[in-house]
Amino acid sequence: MGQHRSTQRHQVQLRSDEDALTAAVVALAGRFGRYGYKRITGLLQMAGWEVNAKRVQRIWRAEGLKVPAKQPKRGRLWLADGSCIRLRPQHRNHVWAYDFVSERTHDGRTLRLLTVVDEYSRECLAISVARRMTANDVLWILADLFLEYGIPEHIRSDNGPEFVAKAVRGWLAELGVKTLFIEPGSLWENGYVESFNGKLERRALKRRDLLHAQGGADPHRRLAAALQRPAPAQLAGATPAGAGDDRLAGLIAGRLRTPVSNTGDGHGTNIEGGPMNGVRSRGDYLEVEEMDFYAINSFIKEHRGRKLVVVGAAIESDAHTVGTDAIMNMKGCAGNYGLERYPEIEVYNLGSQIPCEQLLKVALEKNADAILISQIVTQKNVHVQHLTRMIELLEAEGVRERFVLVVGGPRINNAFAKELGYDAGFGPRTAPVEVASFLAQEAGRRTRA
Ligand code: B12
Repeated sequence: MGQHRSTQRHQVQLRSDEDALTAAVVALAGRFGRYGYKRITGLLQMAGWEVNAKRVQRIWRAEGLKVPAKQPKRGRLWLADGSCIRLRPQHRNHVWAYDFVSERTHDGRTLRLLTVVDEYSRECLAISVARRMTANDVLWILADLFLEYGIPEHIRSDNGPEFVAKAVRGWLAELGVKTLFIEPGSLWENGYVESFNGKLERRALKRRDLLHAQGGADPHRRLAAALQRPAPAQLAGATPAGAGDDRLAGLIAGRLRTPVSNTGDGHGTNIEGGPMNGVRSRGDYLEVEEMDFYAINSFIKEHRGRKLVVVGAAIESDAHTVGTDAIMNMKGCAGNYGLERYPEIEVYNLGSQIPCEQLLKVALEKNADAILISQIVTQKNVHVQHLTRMIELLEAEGVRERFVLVVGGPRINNAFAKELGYDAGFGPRTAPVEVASFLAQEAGRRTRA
C-alpha cells in the first residue's frame, strides 16, 4: 500500500462501562498507592468486574498512573518508630493518640481542639476546646483522662511543640508512658487520630451552632454529644481514689495545684453567642450512617439493582455553582470524591440559574431517582421562595413522590428542609460521601418499600 507500518494503528473501541471502570481504577490506584495495574486488576476482579490486566493497563496508561519509585534505603528506617503501622494497638490503653484541629468561630477568631483517641477501641476520650492551648494545658487534659481511664502504655503524636515539650515528656516518662513521635509530615503514621479528626471536621465542626453557643454552655460536651462519645470527667471535684491507683493519684495531684476543668471554658475560652442564638437540637441535622466509596457502590448495586440517577442544579436566580460542583462533579471537595466518581451513580449537573421547570423536565427525561438543589443566596428569603416553588411544581405535576428531593447550601439544615417538604437538607462543609450515603440508603429503602 506504500504506507509504513508505524503509521497504521488499531482504533481502540471504548466500551460502555469505560467511564465507570476508569473511575474505579483511579479510585483504587489512589487508595493503594504502591500497587501496579496487575494488582489493581486483581482488586477489580474481586469487586466483580469482568476485566483483564490488558484493559486495566490501557486505562492506567491513559490516566497517567504510575507506582511511586521505590525509596532508596536511607540512614533511618522508612517508617518512624512512632508509626501506627509499626506499633499496632493490641488492647485498650495500649496506644492513645492525640492531635490538634484548628477552627474559627463566626467572628474569625481561632479555636483549637485537642482530640485524644484510644487507638484500639477507636473511642474518643476527649475533645478539649480552647482559644489557646499550651503544653501545660495538654498536661492537665491528660491528667484528667488518666484519672478516668487509667494510664496508657504509649501515646502517639506528631512533633508539635505542645507534645514534645520537656514538661509533657518528663511527666509522661515519670508515669511510665512511652511517647511515640511520627515522622514530620507523615500524617498517615498517626492514622487513627487523623481519621477521627477528619470525621470530626465533617460531622461536627460544620455544625457552626456548636461553635456559636451562648456563654456558660460547654462546647466540649456538646461536641462529644454530637459525636456520641463519652465526655471525660470534670477534673474539678474528681477524686484520685476513683482511679484506683495511688501512684497515679500522687503524681497527678503533684502536678495540679488548682482544680481545673478541661473544657474550653475551663481554659478561659469564651465562646460568644452567635447568630443561631443557642444550641439547636440534634434533629436539625441529618444523621447519615456514613459508608465508604466501595460500600456505597455495592449497596446501590445490591439494594437498587440499577444505577442511581441524580440530577442537580442551583435553581432560579441563584448563580452559585461551586456548591453543586463540589458535591456532584468528579473532583468533589476537601479530598472527597464527588458523586460523578461513583460508578453506580449517574450524574447530571445542570449548573446554576436553572428554572424549576427545566430541572424537573430533565429529571423526568433521565428517569432520575433524586433531585439535588443548591440554594446559596438567602437574602430576603429568596431561597424559601425558590424551594417552595419547586415543591409546588412537583406536587402540581403529581410527581413529588417519584424523587428523593435534597437541598443543600451554607444556610440550609435538615429541619428547615423537612419543614419545606424536602427529604433532606445539607449544610456548610457537606462532604459528597455524606450525600452519596444518604442517597444510596434512601433509594434502597424506597426500593424495599
Ligand atoms: C464565589 C462567590 C460568588 C460567585 C459565584 C461563582 C460561581 N460560579 O459559583 C459570584 C461572583 C458569581 C457570586 C455572585 C453573587 N454572590 Co456570591 N459568593 C461567592 C463566595 C465568595 C464563595 C461561594 C463558594 O463558592 N463557596 C464554596 C462552596 C464549596 O461552598 P458552599 O457553596 O457552601 O457549598 C457547600 C455546602 O453549602 C453544601 N452545598 C451547597 N450546595 C449544595 C447542594 C446540595 C444538593 C448539597 C447536598 C450540598 C450543597 O456542600 C458544599 C460543599 O461542602 C461566597 C462567600 C463565601 N465565602 O461563602 C459569596 C456569597 C455566597 N455570595 C453572596 C452574594 C450576596 C452574591 C450576590 C447576590 C452579590 C451581588 N450583589 O451581586 C451575587 C449573586 C448572584 C446570583 N444571582 O446568585 C453572599 C450570599 C449572602 C446571602 N446570605 O444571601 C455570600 C455569602 C457573600 C457575602 N458574605 O455576602 N458569588
